[in-house]
Amino acid sequence: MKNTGTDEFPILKRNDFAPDFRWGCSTSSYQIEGAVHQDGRGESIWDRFCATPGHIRDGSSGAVACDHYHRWPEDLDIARSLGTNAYRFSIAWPRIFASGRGRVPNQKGLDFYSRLVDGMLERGLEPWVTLYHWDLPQALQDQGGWANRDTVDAFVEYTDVVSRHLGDRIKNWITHNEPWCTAFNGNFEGAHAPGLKSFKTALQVCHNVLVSHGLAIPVLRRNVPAVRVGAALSLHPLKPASDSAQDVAATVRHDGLRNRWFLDPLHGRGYPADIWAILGDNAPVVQAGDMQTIATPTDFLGVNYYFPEIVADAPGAGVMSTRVVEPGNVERTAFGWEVSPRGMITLLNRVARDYRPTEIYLTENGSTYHDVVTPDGNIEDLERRRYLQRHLLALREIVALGIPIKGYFAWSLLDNFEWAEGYLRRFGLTHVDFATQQRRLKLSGQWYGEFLRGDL
Ligand code: IFM
Repeated sequence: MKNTGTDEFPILKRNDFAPDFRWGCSTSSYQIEGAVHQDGRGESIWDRFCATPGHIRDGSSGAVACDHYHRWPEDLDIARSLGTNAYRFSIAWPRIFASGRGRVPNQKGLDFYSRLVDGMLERGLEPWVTLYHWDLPQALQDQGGWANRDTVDAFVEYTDVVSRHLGDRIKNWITHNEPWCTAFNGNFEGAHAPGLKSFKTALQVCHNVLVSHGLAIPVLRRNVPAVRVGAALSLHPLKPASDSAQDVAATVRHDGLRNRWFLDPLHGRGYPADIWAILGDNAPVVQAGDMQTIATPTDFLGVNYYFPEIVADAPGAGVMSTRVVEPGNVERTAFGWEVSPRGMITLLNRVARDYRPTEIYLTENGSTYHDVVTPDGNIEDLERRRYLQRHLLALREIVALGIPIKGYFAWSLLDNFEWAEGYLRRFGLTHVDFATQQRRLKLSGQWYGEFLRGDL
């Protein structure tokens, strides 16, 4: 679609952004790699979680996923063909240490990522690596997982090994992807691996994950010349369900756990006192020095933005007494998530104003719709293309506001294993036929490519 400019879509060009702006796609190991038994990879909490009937909506797992472990050259070719200059991926910890830690790492696992990173560099894609995108070695979970402080030490050892092997070629390191999801989806809601349902455990997991982030930073600085480190947080702009004092106060509380619980300690402010006071004996055990560790300076903040949340007061609904309510008559994706490019502007404005990070990267943003393959083999995902266009227009506004946004990574390069939803939710700019593993660029992917190559 040529962009001649309309009221809804004024002309948008890559040149509207700085020449060194990072444009990429994001992926994660368990969601795309498959090959879960190959080359010495150990079991992860997701392998175990998927094996229990009822955990994954379509009964599937990431055992094969996009078979990216074998098809990565084709996938990186797609990323290059789009004109991206960066690529975000994650490392499967159980490929490096099958049982989480040990004296000798798995060379075949390291070799895989070494080939992958070389493949990126050969194609002009700057590697952006995430060390932890949820696939914890099951052996560590058997000893308590992230709730056990020993897992923090194991993460630091794993970081040391990976960064010593890949640090000569990777400059940009993300310690954790969405610690909120690690903690609360996995340990409180039970919807993600390891499937626990304890608020107290989730808060301890959260704390230990943040400590491990802080302890990994000096290791990365030691091992990687000119390293740049950050974490990728899932953040939401919030609105109260009504003007009532109760809903407004509930929104402040929800913000306290959803957003400030991460942003505050990472920026040296400790945990928010208003939330700590509510937690009572659910509060995590914090050791001397932990808060300084968590606040170890970073080089950028990664923000994963999908949708705003509307919050109501809900006395009796758990410790926080809050409830996220369905938005009314708004445009939504197939997941039911509100489509709100304006929310992205509100969110980044708030983060920049309140925390002043030197650089922000949108490390994920994307949408899922019910894609249909036409008889001639095309995927005309007009809604996803529109979603992408509108969010990139919002991105240009964010730049114009003087917010230090330096890059955008679309979620995701490929349709993939969407966690508890299995293969029922497609987020890719590229369609994957999971029966044949055929890849086909969707209309949205074609548009991203035209925008990035300057063909619009
Ligand atoms: O697929 C996930 C990803 O792993 C983490 N962020 C949100 C995406 C869409 O749900």
